[in-house]
Amino acid sequence: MRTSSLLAILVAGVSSFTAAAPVDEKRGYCENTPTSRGCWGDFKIDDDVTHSWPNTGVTRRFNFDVQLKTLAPDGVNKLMMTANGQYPGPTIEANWGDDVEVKVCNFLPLNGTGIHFHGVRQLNTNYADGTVSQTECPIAPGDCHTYRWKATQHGSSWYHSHYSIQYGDGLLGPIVIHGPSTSNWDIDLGPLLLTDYYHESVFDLAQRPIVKSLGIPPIAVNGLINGKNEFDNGGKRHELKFTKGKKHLLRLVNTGSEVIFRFGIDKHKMTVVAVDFVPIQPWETKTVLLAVGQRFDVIVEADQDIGDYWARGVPMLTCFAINLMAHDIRAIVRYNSASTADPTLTQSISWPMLDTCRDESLSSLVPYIPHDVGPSDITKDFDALLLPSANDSLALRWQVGGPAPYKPPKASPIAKQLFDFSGPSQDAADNITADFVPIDLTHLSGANWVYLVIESFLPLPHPLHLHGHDSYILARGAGLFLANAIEIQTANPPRRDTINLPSNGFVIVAFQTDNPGSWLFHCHIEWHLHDGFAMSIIERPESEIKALYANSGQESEMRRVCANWAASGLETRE
Ligand SMILES: *[C@@H]1O[C@H](CO)[C@@H](O)[C@H](O)[C@H]1NC(C)=O
Ligand SMILES: *[C@@H]1O[C@H](CO)[C@@H](O)[C@H](O)[C@H]1NC(C)=O
Ligand SMILES: *[C@@H]1O[C@H](CO)[C@@H](O)[C@H](O)[C@H]1NC(C)=O
Ligand SMILES: [Cu+2]
Repeated sequence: MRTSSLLAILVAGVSSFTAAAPVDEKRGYCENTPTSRGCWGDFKIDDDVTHSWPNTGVTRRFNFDVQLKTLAPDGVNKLMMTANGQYPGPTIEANWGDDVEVKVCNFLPLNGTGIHFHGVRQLNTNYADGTVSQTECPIAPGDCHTYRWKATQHGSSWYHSHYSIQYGDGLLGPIVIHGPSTSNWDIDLGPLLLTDYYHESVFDLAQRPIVKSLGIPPIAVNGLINGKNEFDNGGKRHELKFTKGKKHLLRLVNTGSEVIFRFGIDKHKMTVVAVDFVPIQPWETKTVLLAVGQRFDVIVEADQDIGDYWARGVPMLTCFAINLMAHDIRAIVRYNSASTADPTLTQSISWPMLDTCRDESLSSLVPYIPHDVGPSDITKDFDALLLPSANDSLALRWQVGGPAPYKPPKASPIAKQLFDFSGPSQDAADNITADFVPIDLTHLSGANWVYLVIESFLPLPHPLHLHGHDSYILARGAGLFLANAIEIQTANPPRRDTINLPSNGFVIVAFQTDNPGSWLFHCHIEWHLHDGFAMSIIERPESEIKALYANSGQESEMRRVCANWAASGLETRE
């Protein structure tokens, strides 16, 4: 790995962003400027983040106190679960190649917690993935735990609680990793988080008979853009400041619980430069479609008349995610920040907001740095079924490729079970105690290719999120998966960390076993995850996984967090 000079960064709030710029010009580095956004000091956009990143030697430290706080994002009071009393939570901002350290203290009275850094690869740091019942026990009330990881990728994402359905009550925030781009821009406007929103606690909603028994998500009463919207004459919309003639970078993130959004700004086209954490060949479009967990970095040129324009997040209703504020989830783009007027354009003369549940077309998402996918070393085929569960035949639960929904034991996460197993080490993955069956890849000791085929026979899309990896989209389609009739694309297919399984259809994704650990692969509709739509992947021989935890002091830390959780007396299953 190469090293580079330290990159300077100005840490600012979400609304006023200053891009990081290399400071040391005398060594002839290529400086990241509005006309050279492909440059990054010693590095550049052509450097493949899979294999190379700067070693800045800088550690960015954050403290999150997880606490209840009454806030009113849309004018209606709600008791939320927050990081530091803020919603959205503070931005984790770093430069490509920095180390990130996040200390999380749990001040909630009745819930455990755990923070996951969505899309962050966590190369050789599985223990920092923050996934309750995979990589850690819940952090008990009164306890703290520190996550440490390296920003080997650059781009935009979010962090969120991975404890039960907790992030639906607010425990989430943006991640920005500054780095080079495949297209030039002038002003970084920072993250733009889109979400569906409930006025009641998601924990209360989960107890509603229709949600509890039928696995049907509750109806969202509103949607928010950067934690704001109007509701019943209350609340205030988020505002974005455009400078005429300049190109603005927007970091779009769907932080929702269920909804798929189509996002667009009236009269303004955008150029997409990154999909999740993967830089792509610049793609010009009027709108983009984001399922939960997905991100787009887009560049919007202020090339229209000076005025006020709507930025719209329109929920796609054909996917059965009902939202009562359908066409009213909006922010305002102002060329003149002194203006207070509402934009005048109506829905009918904005860009068409075609209602669909499919991901963007694969031909639009061409990775800037091509990777080809090798032949499969192992292929697994799963049906996603909503069925009465064995233990509770009155309730429908998601069961994916196994005899039971994913209902993990919180007090003995998979990583801990590998340590606790008393037989021969290489048998540990076979002896995991859980109702579901983990995908055991511990016999693959190199960087092998794994293909996963997931099919669904219900008219619902599922944003499938693989932890620890980008996954490659080899094929997808409607209807039955007929192995012989499907052509797969192995030459530079789109890759990203969250892929939408089409409703009534199938998707084939591939990943390489290059990151030891116990990783979750799950639907990011949090209601579906809560009802069991997840798989646990155990990657690389047990000895490698255990060595990562043991050598970093994280085995004893895991045991400490687990002991405090056990002592808390809170429930171990839901
Ligand atoms: C989390 O806390 C809420 C109350 O704030 C409670 O209703 C819920 O049962 C708790 N759930 C879990 C899984 O700890
Ligand atoms: C389901 O039932 C089995 C067998 O009775 C039991 O071992 C298991 O703990 C139950 N799982 C849950 C989630 O209650
Ligand atoms: C581990 O699993 C194997 C295969 O399922 C089984 O034969 C063996 O008895 C188990 N060992 C222990 C110690 O539980
Ligand atoms: Cu789902």
